[in-house]
Amino acid sequence: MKQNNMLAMILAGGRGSRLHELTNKVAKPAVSYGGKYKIIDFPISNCANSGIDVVGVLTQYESIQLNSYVAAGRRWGLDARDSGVYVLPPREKADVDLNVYRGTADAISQNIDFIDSYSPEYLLILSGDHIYKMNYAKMLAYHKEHDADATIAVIEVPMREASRFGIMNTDEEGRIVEFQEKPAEPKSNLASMGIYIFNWKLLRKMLTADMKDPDSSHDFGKDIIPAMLNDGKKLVAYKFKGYWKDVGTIDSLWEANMDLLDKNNELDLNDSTWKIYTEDAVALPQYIGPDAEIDRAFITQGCVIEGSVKNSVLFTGARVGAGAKIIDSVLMPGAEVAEGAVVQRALVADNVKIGKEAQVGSADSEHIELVSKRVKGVE
Ligand code: ADQ
Ligand code: ADP
Repeated sequence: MKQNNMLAMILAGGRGSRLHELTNKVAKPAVSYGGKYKIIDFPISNCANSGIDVVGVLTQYESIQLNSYVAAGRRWGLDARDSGVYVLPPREKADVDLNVYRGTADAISQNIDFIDSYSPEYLLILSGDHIYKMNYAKMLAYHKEHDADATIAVIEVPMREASRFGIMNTDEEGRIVEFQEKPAEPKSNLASMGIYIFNWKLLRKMLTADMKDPDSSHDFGKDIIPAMLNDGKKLVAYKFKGYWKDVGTIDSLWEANMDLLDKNNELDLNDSTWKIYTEDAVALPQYIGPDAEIDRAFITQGCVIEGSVKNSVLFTGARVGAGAKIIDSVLMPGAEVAEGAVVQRALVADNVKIGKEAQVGSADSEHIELVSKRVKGVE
């Protein structure tokens, strides 16, 4: 490890059940986003840009694709000697009769040996399913300045959403005086982003104790953070300002894609000082046919457009036939919409085919329609 003596662990093991069929075969962090990215590109690129060169990715489900995608960190320039991105599957433990992590803290506990092998001074814990740009080196500087035992990145969220998060109160110096995981009646709107820096020696001790506690759910928000506060440890809040999205549902994944079409959107992916690295698809340039109409859209490599596309994001290799209409929608990699079909307020999953003249989604539905199976059209 170089520079900052901090190792990063990305929690990538959530089932992602609210993304339904999108996460049947791939883990949530490997879900596609923004035309050419995968969600995991964000935390790993943030690590690379922050000078963190050893990253462990903790998985639980469907990690094969994620594993081959991460490929030791080549895409992010993290595959040099002494560095790398390592996908860590759940271990089978002799004394635990299941081979899945119990909670987020347990996932880290099961990999204590991996972490110890680098003897880091600090451990950064991240979530694999957030879209944002953040300089963790600045957060570490803040952690050191405050001589903290742990630092939690926080963001202000709308009060009505506060009960979905870990919510805290701080004193004038930013020290956390109260923390509640997903409270029914939140006392503030200062939310944990699930991004933590811990002094490794202390966390190691806390985890070892937590593993032996039969009443613990082995979760950072529910168990470890409250236990640290109880012990009088110094926990500080690091305020983040900027774009941050937890893409847990089809609606939020759709919205995060649509955000990119907004010229004033806060998540600037054109930022040369903070590049988000991703796979470079081997595909032809996009082809726009003679009768195509495109208005406010992302069109990616390998797309073939013969019909009309409005306010939509088209991922690598998506196809739109003549006379077809794509409105307010997201077409994931390889999705095909045949002649005359209409797709509106929908998210069409990878490689799904929509037949001729078919109608999918509607202008006035409250939720975004997920299309994950072939839709038959006029034969
Ligand atoms: P949640 O978002 O509900 O709350 P949680 O279910 O604990 O998060 O998962 C955090 C991350 O870890 C997710 O990326 C998930 O995929 C992954 N994960 C979950 N269980 C795992 C396991 N056993 N092994 C590996 N990975 C696992 C957390 C905090 C809140 C905070 C929000 C912010 O607990 O306090 O407000 O994140 O999103
Ligand atoms: P969602 O809430 O959409 O299912 P998350 O990724 O936020 O997605 O996961 C929620 C929590 O449920 C995570 O802690 C995840 O690990 C856990 N979980 C879901 N399914 C299982 C399962 N079959 N076994 C163990 N944990 C699971």
